[in-house]
Amino acid sequence: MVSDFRKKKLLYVFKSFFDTDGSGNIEKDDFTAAIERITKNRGWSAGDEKYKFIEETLLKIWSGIQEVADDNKDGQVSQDEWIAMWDKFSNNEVFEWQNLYCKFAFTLEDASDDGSIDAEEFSSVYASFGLDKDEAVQAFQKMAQGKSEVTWAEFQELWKEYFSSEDVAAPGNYIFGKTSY
Ligand SMILES: [Ca+2]
Ligand SMILES: [Ca+2]
Ligand SMILES: [Ca+2]
Repeated sequence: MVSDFRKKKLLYVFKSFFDTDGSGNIEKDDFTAAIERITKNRGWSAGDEKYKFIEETLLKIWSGIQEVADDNKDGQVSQDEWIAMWDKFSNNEVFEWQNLYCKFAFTLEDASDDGSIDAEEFSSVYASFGLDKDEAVQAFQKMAQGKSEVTWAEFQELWKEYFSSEDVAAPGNYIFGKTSY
């Protein structure tokens, strides 16, 4: 059973970052739209190395999600299928796409490419996804617990916490730029 608290966290990520077109399901079109949005925001055009990286990674993430979460094989991942997959994650069944997505999020946020993310890098990415930038800065401060930067090693721990922790005070709860659920 997934608690209401964890369900809220999982559905927040589902709605804000995966179901890009708001159709109620995750499908390939959402990823096509996300590739457009991210590359446009950064000013990367088709043919650029970075554009290729975003495109390849997101399409790989989509195939991974589809493979492990689309139980009824209808080409879409519903909210229930999404929650069931993350329930396996919290029971230590980690899928390749999840590691890929974690790395992708970190890479996207670490705009300076120095191996750690700061409040400005973090909040800029969430602002580009339509979130409140000030809230994202606050979320970063809670997540970083007073430090000015979060390293890749720390990020991975916070990430795991987000998807599996029942603790409402866990710093990992803030890793997606939101301060409350
Ligand atoms: Ca959708
Ligand atoms: Ca399905
Ligand atoms: Ca950085």
